[in-house]
Amino acid sequence: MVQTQFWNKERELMTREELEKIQLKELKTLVDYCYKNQKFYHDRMKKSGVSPDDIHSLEDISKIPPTLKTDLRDNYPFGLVCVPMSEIVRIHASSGTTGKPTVVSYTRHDLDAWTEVMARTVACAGMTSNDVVQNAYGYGLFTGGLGFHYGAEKIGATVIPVSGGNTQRQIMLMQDFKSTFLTCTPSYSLYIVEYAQKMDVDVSKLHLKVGMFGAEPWSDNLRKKIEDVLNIDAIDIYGLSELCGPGVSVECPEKDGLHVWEDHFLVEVLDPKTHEVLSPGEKGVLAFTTLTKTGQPLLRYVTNDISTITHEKCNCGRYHARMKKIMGRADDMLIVKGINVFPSAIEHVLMQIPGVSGHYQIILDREIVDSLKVKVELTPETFSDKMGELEKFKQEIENSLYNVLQIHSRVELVSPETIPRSEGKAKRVIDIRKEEAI
Ligand code: DLL
Repeated sequence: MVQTQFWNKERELMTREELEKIQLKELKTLVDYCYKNQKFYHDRMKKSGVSPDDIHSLEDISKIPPTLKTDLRDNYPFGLVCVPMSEIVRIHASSGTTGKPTVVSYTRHDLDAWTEVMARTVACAGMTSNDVVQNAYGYGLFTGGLGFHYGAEKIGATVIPVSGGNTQRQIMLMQDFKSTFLTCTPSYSLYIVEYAQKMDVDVSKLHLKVGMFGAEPWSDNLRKKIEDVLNIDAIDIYGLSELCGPGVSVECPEKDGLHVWEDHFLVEVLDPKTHEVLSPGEKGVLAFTTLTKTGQPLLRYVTNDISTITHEKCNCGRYHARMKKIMGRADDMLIVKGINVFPSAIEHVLMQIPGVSGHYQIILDREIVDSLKVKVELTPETFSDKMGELEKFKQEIENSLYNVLQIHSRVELVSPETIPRSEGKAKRVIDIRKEEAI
């Protein structure tokens, strides 16, 4: 197992008491800053009868109304910026499935803070200045490429800014430059493996030690698959453009929850419907307050990502709150025959069935009010071995899905390499009703 590293020991090893003291100081400053510099927050707080003077404890944050993604859309593109545009030095955006992107504006101070949390993030996963980082997250408006780039450079690692795509060249560079870290989406890592196998490259013999995978949900069973085939530690990293990009939280090699850098991001778990604050251990949507941002800070931003948090100390020595692997998004949840089903639960089942490849799709069409349709791609070996028994295998998968989800699904087995591969975020759910992928 790779060893965790510390970039900022003083901050990363703080006790909860020390952390919370810093959080309260930053929170008071931030609320006052937003109230004075941003009409949106000023008007919202006034309307709810709350002022910066009402923040005496961390719990008092619940007096402030949550901020939603629709607030960002309604104020597109720069309506939530708190500084003159001359102080904005970078803009990123995440593409929504419909309409305009979500835009985030950064001051120099914000970029420095992002680099700091990303330096901690890569070190937490075990990266040192001796590592060679194959950064296959997309460079551009997407935050993955540049986020990893600056964090890894900061700690002195050697960065290969290869970006996503051109998979054949990725594999050549990985061999020639002896890359030790691979950073990309989990689905792209599977595609790289598949491509390498076609090139007759033994991927377990590459120099890779660690993969830092995120930007999309992935199950622990998919983690096992990736770790086994690449012979690496696969570490989960979480973030979203609205907060900075990657660098909000990350696993250490214990792989027992993702450490939230709480001196920069105050995390709450809220009831998905009422937005009431839930207790540690309770499942709900994550909301974050960007304690140190100046360009476009967010108060209680509701992410819709579902998880739980714990404040218990981790074996790695850190006290920073840990969030469980994301279980899905509140707005991705499917309701089939009145039962809630998360795509991640389907992945969890599929990834433990030998012979099923890492690629699948959940199809939503008119009929699926009553049943779920899942396209499952087989590995080349299973496809040829089981030709005669495909009907039986299909039923086995349907039964496994039923045992976990308690609803019937219709499984369609498809031949290897028929489900589209992704160089970034995979499109697992295809909604034919809206004729778009979500
Ligand atoms: O995906 C930032 C990022 C880049 C994170 C590289 C990790 C690595 P957005 O494009 O704004 O930003 O998408 C954010 O992606 O709200 C989650 O729903 C999802 N997501 C991100 N990381 C994870 C993860 C980047 N580790 C949205 N597990 C978030 C599950 C994730 N979902």
